[in-house]
Amino acid sequence: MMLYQKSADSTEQIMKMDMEYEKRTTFRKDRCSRQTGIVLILGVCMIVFMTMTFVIFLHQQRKFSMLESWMNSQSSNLTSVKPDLQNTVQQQDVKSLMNSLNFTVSALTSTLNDAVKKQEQKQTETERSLDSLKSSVQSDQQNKQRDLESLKSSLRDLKSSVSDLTSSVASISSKQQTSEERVMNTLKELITKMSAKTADVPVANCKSGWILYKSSCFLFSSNELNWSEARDYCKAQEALLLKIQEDDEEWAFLNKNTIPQSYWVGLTDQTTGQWRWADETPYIMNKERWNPGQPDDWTEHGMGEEGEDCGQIVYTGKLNDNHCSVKMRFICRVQF
Ligand SMILES: *[C@@H]1O[C@H](CO)[C@@H](O)[C@H](O)[C@H]1NC(C)=O
Ligand SMILES: *[C@@H]1O[C@H](CO)[C@@H](O)[C@H](O)[C@H]1NC(C)=O
Ligand SMILES: *[C@@H]1O[C@H](CO)[C@@H](O)[C@H](O)[C@H]1NC(C)=O
Ligand SMILES: [Ca+2]
Ligand SMILES: [Ca+2]
Repeated sequence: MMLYQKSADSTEQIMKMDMEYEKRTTFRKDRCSRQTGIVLILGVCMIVFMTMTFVIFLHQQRKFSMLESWMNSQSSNLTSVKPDLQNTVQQQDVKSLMNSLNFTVSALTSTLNDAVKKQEQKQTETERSLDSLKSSVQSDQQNKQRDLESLKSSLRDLKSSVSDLTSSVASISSKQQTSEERVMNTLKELITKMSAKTADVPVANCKSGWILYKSSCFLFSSNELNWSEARDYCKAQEALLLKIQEDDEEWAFLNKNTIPQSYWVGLTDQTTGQWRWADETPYIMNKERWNPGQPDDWTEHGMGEEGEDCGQIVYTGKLNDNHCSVKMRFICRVQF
């Protein structure tokens, strides 16, 4: 019974041992097969890695040699076409700069299209007016008087065009400064053109009965007044009793219109004894313009105690002092 029990125990033990052994062997087998798998995977990885490295290496080498040859050809090209290349580069720089400029300008222009169009219309209008002005200026002397009228209206048109332009410019916001500057420059050009073209053209007509000479209107009166009346009459006409420049041409013009009549001019030495013009500016004596022996402040005229204090142009075309109360024709002048 004991033996049996023992043998039974040992059998149990043997079975246990068997199981344990089996367990261990399966465990070892497991470990063994896992290790083999890892080694295999590692090996495959290595092979793949090496192959890839090799391929990459080959690829890189080919690329490198291609790059080298390309660089060689490029550098040879570079040295051979260097000036051309520089030129091209500069041109390209300029082109790209221009393009960017163009882009900015066109962007601005498109926002301003309407305003700019309007301004350009007015500009062409103004230019047309300028052209007509020019042709007017060039036309005959005979037509001058008539042309002056059209010139005046052209000028008025120009002025209104310019003021319209100015207000248009003012209405442009600060965002559109580029265009504004352009318009302002155009305006300035126009204004300088205008003033250049109109500088030598008298812009005003003389009143009827008055004579235009250079930049003055002259009235050779047909009625007769004493000197102070004549002076006041001219003043009332917004003119001045004649003040004469030391100018031979002007004297020739005056004599053409006075001889053989006598006319008061704006000269007097009354109250001060010094000869001066009707506008109180001093007169510089030039005896060549006076009749011989004049001014003589003659007192034998029987018109009072005082001598002769007022200047006249006499029938000889020269100056004389006469008594201021004498009534005679006179000359007024407006200068502009
Ligand atoms: C070198 O320049 C020539 C002409 O100047 C051109 O045809 C050729 O393509 C260039 N070579 C390279 C590699 O750019
Ligand atoms: C400027 O740009 C416009 C379009 O934005 C294009 O039509 C035009 O040809 C360009 N001009 C120049 C000189 O590049
Ligand atoms: C000029 O005439 C006015 C009006 O007849 C007279 O009052 C004045 O005294 C005269 N002047 C001279 C200087 O005679
Ligand atoms: Ca005198
Ligand atoms: Ca005299």
